[in-house]
Amino acid sequence: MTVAWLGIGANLGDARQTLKDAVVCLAQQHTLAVLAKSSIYRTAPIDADGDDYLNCVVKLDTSLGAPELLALCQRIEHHFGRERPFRNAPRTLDIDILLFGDAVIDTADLTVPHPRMTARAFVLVPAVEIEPDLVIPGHGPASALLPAVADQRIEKLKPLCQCFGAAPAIDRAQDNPAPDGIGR
Ligand code: A4P
Ligand code: MG
Repeated sequence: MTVAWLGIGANLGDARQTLKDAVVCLAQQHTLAVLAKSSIYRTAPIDADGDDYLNCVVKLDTSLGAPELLALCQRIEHHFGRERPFRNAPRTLDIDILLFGDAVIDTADLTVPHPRMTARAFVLVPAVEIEPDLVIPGHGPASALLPAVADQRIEKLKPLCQCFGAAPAIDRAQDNPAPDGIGR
């Protein structure tokens, strides 16, 4: 099993829903287990035109090799209507492999660590949210790279789910008062 990190982004269609659905899709694969998912962030397009992106990062454990994980990411992108009219075109869904264990891969189809992840707030900020001590092979601690990307606009979205965060203390006795005469 290998711990891998994926960067997920979208800026076409209902990007927020697509990001959530893509994580559910990953979690349903029997070849991997999702270990952690960052918050969703609204981010300024970097080296790209178009609308703001929504981005998140997922940490997972997988029995797949790196090429098979890339193929899975591309199948999921395709399922969500990904088209590639030109480089860095707006997209319904992009899933990139950021890290694959401590592997350093440089083949025609796959470069890991992702070559541009160290210069991008939309990757570094969510990754450090999940794991403050994350180390990027060949680059050192991810948190040390944050000052250099501080000028890139990024905003954490509030979760829509009201169940998120610390649960309020439930006074079960008040919800369900004990009948008179019966001790609580
Ligand atoms: N490929 C090589 N290495 C990898 C890898 N580690 N993970 C190859 C995934 N794919 C990898 O990918 C093009 C080719 O890269 C694939 O055929 C694969 O074999 P793609 O998904 O068609 O295009 P891409 O991901 O847009 O390409 P690239 O070059 O990775 O783009 P970037 O650098 O990731 O930029 N701004 C914001 N705010 N948020 C974003 O998410 N994304 C981009 C894309 C630009 N600006 C952005 C965002
Ligand atoms: Mg991609």
